[in-house]
Amino acid sequence: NIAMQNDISLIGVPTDIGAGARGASMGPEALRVAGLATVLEGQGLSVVDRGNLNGPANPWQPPAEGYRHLPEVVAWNESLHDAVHAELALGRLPIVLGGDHCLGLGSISAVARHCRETGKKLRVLWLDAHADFNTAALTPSGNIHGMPVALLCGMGPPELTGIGGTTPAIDAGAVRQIGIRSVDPGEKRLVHQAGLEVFDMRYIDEMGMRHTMEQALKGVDEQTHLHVSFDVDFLDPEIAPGVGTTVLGGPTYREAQLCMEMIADTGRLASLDVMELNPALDVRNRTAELAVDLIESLFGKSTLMRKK
Ligand code: Z70
Ligand code: MN
Ligand code: MN
Ligand code: MN
Repeated sequence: NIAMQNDISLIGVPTDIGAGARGASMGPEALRVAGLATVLEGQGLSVVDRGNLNGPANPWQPPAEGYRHLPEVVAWNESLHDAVHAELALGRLPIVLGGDHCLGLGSISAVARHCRETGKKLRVLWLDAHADFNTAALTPSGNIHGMPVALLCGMGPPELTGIGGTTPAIDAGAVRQIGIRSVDPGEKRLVHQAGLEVFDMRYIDEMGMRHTMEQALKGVDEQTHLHVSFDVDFLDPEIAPGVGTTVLGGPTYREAQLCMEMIADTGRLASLDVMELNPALDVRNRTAELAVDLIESLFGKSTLMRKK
């Protein structure tokens, strides 16, 4: 991983403003308690913890015109956009400690803007049980954590789709979704219509994680900025109970490790989100510790020295 940036910045974003359950706001601290910084330092990386961003409290309101907490979601994502963009401009690798997955909007819009400014080619790996491709018209819940991919692709209200100054922030063709197993009926049609490249659980079952990752990483080269948006509910709930929305039948521990190791092998990882960890629903911080263990592999930990 000669190419990978060695200087890491942790950005805590303590909110559950876009979620359907309270508690993801405690995610950043749980990841710190599980030893994230120490583990990364053990991989030879230099880590600075920027602490937590500030933003509005969660008023726990019903949807208004299809969205729950729209102004609060805008505030948190504008603040995160600026924080992530600033780290990238310094040549550092930002790790966003969520927080719920509505924050993928602020994080990835900043990464996309950095790519436009530096002529890099963006590839987003979206590791999730859910496609997060709903709109106000399609959403069954109004929860904006079910919408960030559609928002990034320009579908949604201008106060969200315009964060970062360019709409759409990204092209749907930059995204590869992995681990998907829960998509709402209207959302399913939109995923198809947009031509999103989705490696769902059936694909992983039939083809295996190795082939899946080879396909998802195809075309990644020295010009690529690789962003990983890791929703912890990607993992099977048997091993990762500490999330707001568990969905049966996710990747096993071994499959998840291989997924992370194959991303590490590209040497192109340049930014990361760790989202939807919910300590209120966890068992003795086990899910946070698992997330940290997997992040260690994502940053290059392997059992033995490996041939190139
Ligand atoms: C559903 C919705 C979702 C995460 C749940 C659920 C979306 N599709 N995303 N948990 N991370 O309400 O839009
Ligand atoms: Mn850069
Ligand atoms: Mn998600
Ligand atoms: Mn999810």
